[in-house]
Amino acid sequence: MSARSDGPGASAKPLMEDHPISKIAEKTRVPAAIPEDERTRTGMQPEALKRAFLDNLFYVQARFRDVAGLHDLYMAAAYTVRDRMLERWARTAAVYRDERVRTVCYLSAEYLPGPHLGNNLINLGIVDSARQGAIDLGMDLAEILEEEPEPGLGNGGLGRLAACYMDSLATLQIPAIGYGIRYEHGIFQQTLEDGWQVELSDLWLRHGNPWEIPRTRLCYVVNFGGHTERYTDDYGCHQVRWVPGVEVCGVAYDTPIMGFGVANTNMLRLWHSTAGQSFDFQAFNRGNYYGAVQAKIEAKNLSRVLYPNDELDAGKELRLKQQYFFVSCSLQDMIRLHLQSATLETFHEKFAAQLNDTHPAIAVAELMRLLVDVHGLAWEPAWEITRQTFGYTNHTLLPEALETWPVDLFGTLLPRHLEIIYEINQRFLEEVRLRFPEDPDRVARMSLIAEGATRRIRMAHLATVGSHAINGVAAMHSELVKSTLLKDFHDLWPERFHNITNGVTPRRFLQLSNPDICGILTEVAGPGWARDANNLKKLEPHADDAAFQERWGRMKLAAKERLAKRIQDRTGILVDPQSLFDIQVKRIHEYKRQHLNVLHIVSLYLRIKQNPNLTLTPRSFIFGGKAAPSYAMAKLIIKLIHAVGEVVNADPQVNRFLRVVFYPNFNVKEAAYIYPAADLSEQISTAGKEASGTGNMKFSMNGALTIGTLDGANVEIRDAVGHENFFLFGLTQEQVGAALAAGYRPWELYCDNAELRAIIEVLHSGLFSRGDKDLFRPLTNSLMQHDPYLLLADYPSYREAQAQVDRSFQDPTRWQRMSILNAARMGGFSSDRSIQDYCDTIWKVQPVPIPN
Ligand code: F58
Repeated sequence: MSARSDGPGASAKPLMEDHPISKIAEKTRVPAAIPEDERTRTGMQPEALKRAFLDNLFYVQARFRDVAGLHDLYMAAAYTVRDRMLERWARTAAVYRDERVRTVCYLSAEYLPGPHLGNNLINLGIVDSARQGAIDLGMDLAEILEEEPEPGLGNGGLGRLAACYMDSLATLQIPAIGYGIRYEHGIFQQTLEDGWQVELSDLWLRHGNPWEIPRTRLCYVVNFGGHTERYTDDYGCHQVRWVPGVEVCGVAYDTPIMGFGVANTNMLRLWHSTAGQSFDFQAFNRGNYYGAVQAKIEAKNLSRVLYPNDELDAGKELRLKQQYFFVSCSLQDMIRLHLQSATLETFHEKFAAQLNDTHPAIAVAELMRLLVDVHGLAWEPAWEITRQTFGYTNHTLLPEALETWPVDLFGTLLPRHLEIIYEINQRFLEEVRLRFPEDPDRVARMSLIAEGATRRIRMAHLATVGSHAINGVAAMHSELVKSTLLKDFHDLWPERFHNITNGVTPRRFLQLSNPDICGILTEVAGPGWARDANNLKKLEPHADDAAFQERWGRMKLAAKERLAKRIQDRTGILVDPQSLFDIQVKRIHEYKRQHLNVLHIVSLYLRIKQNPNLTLTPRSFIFGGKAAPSYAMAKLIIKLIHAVGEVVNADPQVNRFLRVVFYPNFNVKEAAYIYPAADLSEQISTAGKEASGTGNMKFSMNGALTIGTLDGANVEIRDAVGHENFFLFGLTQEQVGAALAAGYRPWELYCDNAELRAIIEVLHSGLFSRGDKDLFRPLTNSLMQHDPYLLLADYPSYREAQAQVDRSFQDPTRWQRMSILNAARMGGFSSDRSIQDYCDTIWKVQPVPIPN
């Protein structure tokens, strides 16, 4: 391991015992907060901000005000804010180090933080000063904010959840490090050509990233390949040595993450891969210049690109390498930090490490390797430390998304880890046999290795066996984890299973995205709502107040106008802000059933065409989301949305009532325009398939009503907002299971339902596909013949629920009331609540306040 410590909190310092927080300033090398009037570089008043901004513009960007472009202004603003964060970060690191606090390490292959500038201004509490400063300098803060590129280091919900949790950890003053990968290319940029998705590579680092601090001397060696050897050490003990074939280096890039309204500033530490030095020497010595260069390129490729599959397990070697790479760097870093003040026997007391799905599950074997092979601990204590360190969060039950790796591939890349996994498995299965003698099937089911033509390692089993706590992400999902995917493990260790329902940060998804709602909330609920979202309840008594409803309606209309403008700019399509904004934004996937939504749109189209006198509630159907590049059916769904939109939007008879929009390149940045503007949130996955969903929470918090199934967190949202304020439809998860078990026959449903027949017929007619009758056949055939996600079974009740939506929207008083009650009752879905649950039930960590 080669590591130079040069980050805050990284340097060794003599230990001190028992000092109250109030004395922290005396004992840390970093001074406590510098008094405001003495700060030349970090003052918070508009004058200081302006001065710092102009300084940064000149001394960092080398620009005078009058020749600076928007990007220069953004960079100067970012450095100005970052300076203020660094001061808090240094103080935080010093306190955490001196207090030797228990630290949460969130291990996640993905983070989707969204643009940082606006969020950091909010968390620092300087939005108004910054806005005023910008005005004084003749600039527009909104334009500067818009300039920031999206750090798209994730696919969807899982990565965004990790970012919400980083925000809440800092806000709750919990010492935490987020570990992950600094992908050079994040999730692709989605463009559309003739309604087809075309992927462009994401160049988010092209113009530099002012938020990250490269720690070029904080780097770790990570090995691959080679073989293992047995030897006897100086004490006569049998040991194993890994003789690797290839080495790469992981360099730390740190991004400070501030809490809201507190000085606590944690860090996101992302690893960038480079070639190890020894490479070059070895190759050069053999006179192999090109070999050395090639090795360098291969090493750099490790952190080059994010895999863009949101559910499908790609099974690619490079992905396994990425996983091991970031996990190994992170664990080596944690061990280095721990050894500054303690010995490894207490590692699990110092760190609570959370596995964000199975992508970092190799950490279980890597920590064992580091403890046993590198640091000389015996197997049993090492195993106890490992299990006490890790918790595992499961995010999916979809069989195709459950990670398994072929044993052969695994053994070639990580031969020592394969041996360790075999050893873990042998000891574990012994325990199973003891507990359940005479049940060999159970032993086979629980094994870490799936037997078959290709033997595979089951990463979910490895994560479960290696963790002291396992959790699902919504109540229903956690029950299904216990009763299906990990049932055998639940039988063995029921006490290890928990539910932690997901949450979302009200700072980004209310305060930053919806300034008008914030004005109302602060007036009615007081300024504390952004920190304690349960205060949103104070809206409730106003739900029936006509004047308040009107104000609420104006707020919603303003958000819809903002979105309408953006839609026009980006797609050329005009939507009427008075129409019902019916929105479905999320990754495109058959189980999420965007095509069920389309079937409904086509049914409305047909009704209008058949009955020209019909009047309907005007609606704008807005879709957004990316399809995995290799997922043909998802791409066809995007094409279908465009195709239907093209006809609907151009037909004067129909477009009086309906518009259909596909909003390109949906991401965290665009989300700020979308969630606040929704009247209706589409959460229509097949029951049992969506682990939780988090978009459902963001919509409802912003006063959208939900049309949804009993799936994921929808169940809890409906209970929280009131059943009468939620449009429920569809089979339950049990009914879905029963229908499939009974031999589900979608063809019969199709034949029996005249409306469904008419919809499919018009899709086959070529009307929406410029005469191409076969274009949508893969989709329609799948629906009629297999319909694995039961769209046809749920269609009648979906249509009925949509009719109820129409009727309710006709009654603005009723609608506003429901909308207000949704926002008022969503406090429990703040990520602060989720993180508090993790702290109490899984991590057992306490807040460590940093004096302001
Ligand atoms: C999502 N998973 C779940 N996976 O689908 C969603 O229900 C849940 O709310 C969310 O996690 C947070 O718990 C998800 O986003 C991925 O994106 C993985 C990326 C890497 C490949 C496998 C899927």
